Parts: sequence; structure tokens; C-alpha cells
Amino acid sequence: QNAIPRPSGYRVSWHANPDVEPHHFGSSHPMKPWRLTLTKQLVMAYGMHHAMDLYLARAATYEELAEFHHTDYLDFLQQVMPGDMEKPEKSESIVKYNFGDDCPIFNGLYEYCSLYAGGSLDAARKLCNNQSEIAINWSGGLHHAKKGEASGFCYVNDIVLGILQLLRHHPRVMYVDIDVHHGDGVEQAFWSTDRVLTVSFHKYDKDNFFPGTGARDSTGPSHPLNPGAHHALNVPLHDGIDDKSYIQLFKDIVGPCIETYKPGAIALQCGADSLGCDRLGCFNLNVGAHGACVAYVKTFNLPLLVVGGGGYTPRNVSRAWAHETSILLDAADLIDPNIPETVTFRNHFGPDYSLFPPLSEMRKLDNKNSRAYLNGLVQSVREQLRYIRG
Ligand code: V1P
Ligand code: CA
Ligand code: ZN
Repeated sequence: QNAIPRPSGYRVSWHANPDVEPHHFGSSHPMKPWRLTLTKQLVMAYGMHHAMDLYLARAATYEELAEFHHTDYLDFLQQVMPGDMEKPEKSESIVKYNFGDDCPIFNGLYEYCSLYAGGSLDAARKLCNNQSEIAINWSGGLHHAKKGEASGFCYVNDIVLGILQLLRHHPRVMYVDIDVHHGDGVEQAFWSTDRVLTVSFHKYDKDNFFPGTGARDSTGPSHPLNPGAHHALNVPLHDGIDDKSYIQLFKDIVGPCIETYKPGAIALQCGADSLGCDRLGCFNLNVGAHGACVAYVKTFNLPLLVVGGGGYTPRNVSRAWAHETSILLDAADLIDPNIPETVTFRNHFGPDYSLFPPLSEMRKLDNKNSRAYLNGLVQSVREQLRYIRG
């Protein structure tokens, strides 16, 4: 495969550290950092690495992590060992900081966290220094981590750290989250400020789908004098949403948000568990539709921090993130939808060897989102936006 010509208009930077990839949550755990290896192999097989500035992400320092996280939590994260799970003297802290099945303690946990957070910090800094217009960290996007608590496979919140960096240069930053789960950690971190507008699309079922937050009427602090009031925007969805409805809904909501709020920069979380056939997800999106959301955000030509997130069927995660890398490079048209013969681990992409397999047809879930329900969401978002100014 020939190299993708370097686009002349703007710079795209790629922030990654291969030392993230070998970390293991445990054999039965759905989070597989190895999906980043597969993504990188696909990106390289297409020659996309020639068209970006490649940076080796450094580990975030303790002080950088402490810009958001409590030091008692970081101290625990730094010293905890896999065997501690069974030690009675550690059990109080393990419960307090929410370690367990979702957030296991594995070898190299602190290194893993500081590397993925370092990637998002580096990426945000490149945007602030005008050394890049689009900065990508597929190892980031861990949107559930709280100030002093791990949650939902997330230990440190690289997105919050990246946005805090962007806020040093931009009065307003918008956050958009297309992971199938609610971006609760990012929402909570900026709950009381009008300097960040958080927008999450997610499956919502208070009692039966993690994390159970993100109802449509959860829009920020209830006191009208709190600047954060109305600055959390939630788009709760039911099972099985399809390409056409999702893209339309995304444009109908994200477009007016950007036009109203006028952010100086955008952070986009591209969790790939919103694809059809995801091991944990329940939407019906194809790679092309997931990418169409990324392409739409890009049309606003604002400094863009792009991070990964969930995604539990590694072959499809890598397809989506490779395709989205090509979109961000303005090179999607130059990419052969047949996966190159030369790609390492090509067997993972069989039997179709396509970048765009029909995911929505492989495990068809009924679309439980009626047209009336989706129209109601758009209407209600329009009403919320009346309270927001840029
Ligand atoms: O449902 C739960 C918890 C466990 N119950 C007490 C409630 N946890 C979910 C967590 C999903 C996290 C998603 C993270 C992200 O948004 C960002 C990286 O994608 C969960 C699920 C599930 N089906 O929702 N944990 C597990 N499955 C799990 C399965 C096997 C082993 C360990 C965890
Ligand atoms: Ca989401
Ligand atoms: Zn998720």
C-alpha cells in the first residue's frame, strides 16, 4: 500500500506509547489493550503513519494526574499490587477506591494509567501550542474515572486532564461522547462550570445498564445561579439504534450545540462499543456511521482532541479507529475497503477482510428508538440550548 499523501491544510498528530498495549486486565475481562496493537497495525498497513506527526507519549507525572485526582487515591493506585485484593488490611481501601471485577488490579497498573493519560495530555498540549490541529490518542477516552475512585474499566480520567489543559487556552471547550456508555466522569468533573459543555449519547436504562446515569433531564446543577446549570447535555437511547437515525440525531444535536456554545476546542470520545456486534454494547451502528459522526465534528474546523474509549470486539474497534484516523487525515477516499494483504494479524479480519463488514446485519437488534422518541429528544435539546450562550 502506498503512503497517503500528507494533507497540506492542517496537521494531525498521533500520540501513543506501545508500552500500554501489553497490559492485561485478566483473561475474562472485556477490556483488551491489545486492540490498540491491532489498530496501529491497520493504520500502518494503510500507510497512514506517513501522513501524521507521530509522538511517543510520555507517562503523565504524579503532579499532572493530581491536577484532577485526589492524592490519597493516586498514592493507593501507585502502590497497590495484584495480591492485595485478598489482603484483609487492604480491603477497606479496595472498596473505597472501587477496585474489583470491573477495575481489577493488574501488573503495571500505574504505568498503564500514566501512559494513557500522558497521551491525552501531550495531545492537548500540541493543540494549545498550535503544533497540531487534530491530536489523536486512541489509548485514552476513559470517561468513567472519578477524582478519587476507579469506575467502569477507567482508573484515571485522561479526558478531564486533557480538557483542563485545553481550558488554559480556550474560554469554552465542548466534549462529545459517542461511547455506548454515559460519559459520567467527565460530566461530573465539569458539572459546576459553564466553561465545558458535555454532550453524551448513550444507552440509558437506570437499573440495567452501566452506569445508570445520563437521563435526558439530567442537565447540570439545579440551582439556576450555578454557572454549570444546563451545561450537561444527555442523549439517552434504547437498544438497536441504526446508522441513519444515529447520524441524523447526532447532526441535529451536535450542530446546534457547536453553533450556540461556540467552543474554542472540542474533545471527542470515540468509544467503539456503540458499533453493532460489540461484546457489551447494544446499538446497531456500522463502522461507516460511527465514522460519519467523527467526520461531522471535523467539519467545524476547531482544534480537536480525539480519544478512544470502550470497544470490546477488537477487530471492529480497530476497523473503526483506523477508518476514523483516515477521516481525520482527509484520506478516507484513498483507503481500500479491502484490508491490505500485508497487515499483521490479518486473520482477525476474516472471512470478509473488509474495513466495513455489515455489523448491523450480523446480530440484528430491533431498533427500539421510534421516530417520535428521537424527534422528542431533538426538541428537548433545542429547549435546553436556549439557556446556553457562547
Ligand atoms: O455492569 C457493571 C457493574 C458490575 N455491576 C455491579 C455493575 N459494569 C459494567 C462496566 C462497563 C464499563 C464500560 C466502560 C466504557 O464506557 C469505557 C471504557 O466502555 C460491566 C459489564 C457490562 N456488560 O456492562 N462490567 C463487565 N461487563 C465485566 C464483564 C466481565 C468481567 C469484568 C467486567
Ligand atoms: Ca456516550
Ligand atoms: Zn463504553
